[in-house]
Amino acid sequence: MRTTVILAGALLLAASLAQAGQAPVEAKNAWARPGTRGGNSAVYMEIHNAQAQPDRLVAAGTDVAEAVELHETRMEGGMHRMHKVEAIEIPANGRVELRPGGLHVMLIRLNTALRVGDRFPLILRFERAGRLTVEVLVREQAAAGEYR
Ligand SMILES: [Cu+2]
Repeated sequence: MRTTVILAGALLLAASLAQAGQAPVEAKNAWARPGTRGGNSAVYMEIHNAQAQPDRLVAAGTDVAEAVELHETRMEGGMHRMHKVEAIEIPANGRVELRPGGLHVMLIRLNTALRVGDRFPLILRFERAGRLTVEVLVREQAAAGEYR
């Protein structure tokens, strides 16, 4: 009897973990601009945070580029300028969109050409959620309206 109760409890716990199975942080629709070897590219995606606390994307890495930085594009005197940012904050139970003209992961000095249809892994490191590997699809910039 006692064993049954313990077993049932363990199953319930397993079930609730599987249901909560939602990862603390998820990245969706990751894509990158095509680029030539030695050139630059940028990665865009939606980052969802299912945690009750805010999290921060603090670093990113990939073999396809010599250096990877977190950037933000801002308008300054009518010009788009990119700045390095230390981290990208994702609100508790919220999301952040990395998109052209805004936040992005900058790929500097590509080790290989990125062609439309290529896919490559990008590792994201979050302060709370830890490491997350996402698959990035190389494609042309979204059609007008696809990204607000
Ligand atoms: Cu940039």
